[in-house]
Amino acid sequence: MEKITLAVKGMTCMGCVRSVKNVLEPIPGVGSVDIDLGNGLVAIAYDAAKTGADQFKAAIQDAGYEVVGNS
Ligand SMILES: [Cu+2]
Repeated sequence: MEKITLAVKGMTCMGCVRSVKNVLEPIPGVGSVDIDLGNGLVAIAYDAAKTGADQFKAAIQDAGYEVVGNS
């Protein structure tokens, strides 16, 4: 599994955490999603053969949040 951490702006409560999880977890190849609400970080473990950062960013943005960086 590959790991990526995205910096996401706009998450303010556990509802936001749930919304972001709900759009990421169904993506084929995603193994786990861990969200640090206080720091606005979304850590995703995934199978790089099936999915990747572009797809995660698009899903998060479609859900109404802004991806401002990744590491
Ligand atoms: Cu919220």
